[in-house]
Amino acid sequence: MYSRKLITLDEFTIQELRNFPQATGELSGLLRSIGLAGKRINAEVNRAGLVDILGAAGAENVQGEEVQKLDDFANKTLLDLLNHSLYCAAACSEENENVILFDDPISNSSKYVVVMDPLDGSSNIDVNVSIGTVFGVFKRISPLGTPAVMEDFLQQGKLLVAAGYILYGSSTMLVYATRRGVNGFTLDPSVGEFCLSHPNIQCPTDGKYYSVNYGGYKTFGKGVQQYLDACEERGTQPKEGYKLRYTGSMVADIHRTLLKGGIFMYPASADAPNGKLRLVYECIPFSFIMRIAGGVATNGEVDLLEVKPTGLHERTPYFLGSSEMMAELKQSMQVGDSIA
Ligand code: P6P
Repeated sequence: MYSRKLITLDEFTIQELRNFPQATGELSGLLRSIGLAGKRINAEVNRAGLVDILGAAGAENVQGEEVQKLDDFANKTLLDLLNHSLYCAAACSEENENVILFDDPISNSSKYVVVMDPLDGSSNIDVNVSIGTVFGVFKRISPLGTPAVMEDFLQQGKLLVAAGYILYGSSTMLVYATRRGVNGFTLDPSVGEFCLSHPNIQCPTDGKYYSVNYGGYKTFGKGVQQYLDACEERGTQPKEGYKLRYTGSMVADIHRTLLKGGIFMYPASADAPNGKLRLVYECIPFSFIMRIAGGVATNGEVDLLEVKPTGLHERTPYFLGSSEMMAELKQSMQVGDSIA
């Protein structure tokens, strides 16, 4: 077997098929469609500064947030490719209040549905900070041959078949997890292909980076404050080397946490009692990726992958990262909250 230097995403997913003959190839096909969408979105993100695509599209999404034109483009690009793939029955998107049913015979016979945030971090678009696409793939629970239903999207994260993200940063990366592992692919613009660059990603069990919007410190619970105080204290001791890193773009912040170790959080606060981040198409996919990579993700009380959503756009307090740091946070929250 000759040694191969460069493996593209398509070759990798096909190789996975060869290694697992019982696989039907549908998930691989779906991941390739998402990869193609990522390339098209990347091209627009890279052009954003040049083409009159910046600035708010004028509409508002279900979160009441001004929609940037790139959000629209990313959403339409993903929905178009998923709709015309052979493997997806429907999608749930941050940009759409309701589920988007691809109600045609082929789509209705497809066994997967996709949850997605087409372009997260859009407030960073105009200042050229990394942004990203987040997605999760569930096997539908509704009968094949019929349109997908809401329940197909309100499943616990532990039932995900795959999850991933595309990070439009200094380079463009697609990272996805299945139960077989987490693998990262970097876009090679010279050939227009995602190439395997980070095989079998494992989240370090410990880390030095803590990632939170400190602006909310005064409104966080006492346990969270106690943990952050400890991080800050370690930051003053060179040998501990704790550092605060926060970009305001969860895809970038969690990507760093996954690769370098650390902890990322968006806690509940006085003005956001359920936190800000969305459970179904942001926190559940990232929690699956983190778990497969050996990390931990919670809502501050339970394993996030055990949480059953009750609505497409519900929010949740969110904590994830290196297992040892998450254990320390848990300890602080148990002690700190009892102080409350
Ligand atoms: P804040 C981006 O809008 C986002 O949804 C996440 O990507 C990011 O982690 C968070 O919101 C930033 O929120 O309140 O710190 O600006």
